[in-house]
Amino acid sequence: MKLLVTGGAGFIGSNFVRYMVNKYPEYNIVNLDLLTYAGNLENLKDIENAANYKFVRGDIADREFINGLFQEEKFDYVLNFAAESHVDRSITDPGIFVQTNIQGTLALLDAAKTFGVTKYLQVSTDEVYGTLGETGYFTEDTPLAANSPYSASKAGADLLVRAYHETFGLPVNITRCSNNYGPYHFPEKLIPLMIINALHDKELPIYGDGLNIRDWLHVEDHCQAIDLVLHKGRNGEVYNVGGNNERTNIEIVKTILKHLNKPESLMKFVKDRPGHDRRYAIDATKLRTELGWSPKYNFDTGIEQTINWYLNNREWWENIISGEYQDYVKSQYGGRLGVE
Ligand code: NAD
Ligand code: TDX
Repeated sequence: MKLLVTGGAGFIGSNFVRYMVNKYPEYNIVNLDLLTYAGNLENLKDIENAANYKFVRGDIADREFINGLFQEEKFDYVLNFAAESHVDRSITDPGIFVQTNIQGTLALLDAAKTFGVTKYLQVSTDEVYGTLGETGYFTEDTPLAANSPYSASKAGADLLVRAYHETFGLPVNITRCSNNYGPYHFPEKLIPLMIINALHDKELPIYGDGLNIRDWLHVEDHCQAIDLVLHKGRNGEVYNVGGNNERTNIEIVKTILKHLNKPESLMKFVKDRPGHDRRYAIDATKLRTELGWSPKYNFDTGIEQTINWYLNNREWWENIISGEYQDYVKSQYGGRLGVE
């Protein structure tokens, strides 16, 4: 069985590659990643020499390259994690989000159709559903109502995946997960940014009133859900993924400060994110009942493990912050580095 995992050098992709390489020694896993600012091969140092793993650098939106790779490798499964993933960046530079998230997905779908795959799995997000008020949950039937250029590009990609199933009969699944946390989370995102700033006694920028709610899930629980959907998901179906862990941003930041024994005076309320979604909350009943998924982590132990990981892996994030990793990519690979 041969798997293509795109974006496998990013946060969730690298956790997924490690999970699959260890769980399925009989599978061959090809990790295709452009190594933009967010891709980091250090995330996979421990498994880089595994017999069932191979890394290829390339752009999912480069059709010639993608077709050549599919022809050569004859993939059974394609899992698309590759994306521009940061909402704030999509507000300042939407174009690259359309390029990677929509054009890239389209190039992969065309190759999957041309070369015939057993399953194409699109890793999507709950943000495609827009925002919730104080009550209610996103189900798979909630209409798409994306509010940021990032979520609009992810929603556009989801519709293409659906269309390739309806029009061409491509065997597909889409997963829509809530906010992930855990090891290797890039330090521009809320949780790692707050941990690292707090360790430096720097201000912690909280957008707006800090009462926006996210539904946090440990990245390993997301990986397990994707594994289940890949093997057992019904063709053409969407599966929501989430662990019923709603927290306001202020609660998250206070938890981090408490663990690090730092004062709450480091919190600084700053200008709100434009179009800032108020609340996300996932109903994952379909995944739980149909595929038997249940998360392993509870938030209290998961966040403690994650904070300890950042404390024990300072070199990993210090290299990113100092730009040493990007210098390494330039010297090893040259070429386009994506948004920097
Ligand atoms: P990330 O930004 O950490 O990683 C993205 C990876 O994709 C990087 O390794 C990057 O180098 C690679 N990439 C970017 N453009 C590429 C291109 N054109 N060709 C090949 N590779 C390219 O993102 P993440 O947080 O790991 O998210 C992974 C996926 O999961 C995304 O599709 C995202 O929309 C989705 N998702 C993320 C979350 C979350 O909380 N982080 C939640 C739900 C869904
Ligand atoms: O400095 C900050 N201050 C702050 O208050 C940052 C970076 C964020 N925030 C707020 C904005 C959000 O309400 O924290 C919350 C979480 O922000 P992010 O970490 O940027 O995540 P979010 O915008 O919710 O999107 C994430 O979850 C869904 C991922 O980045 C997406 O890729 C995924 O689809």
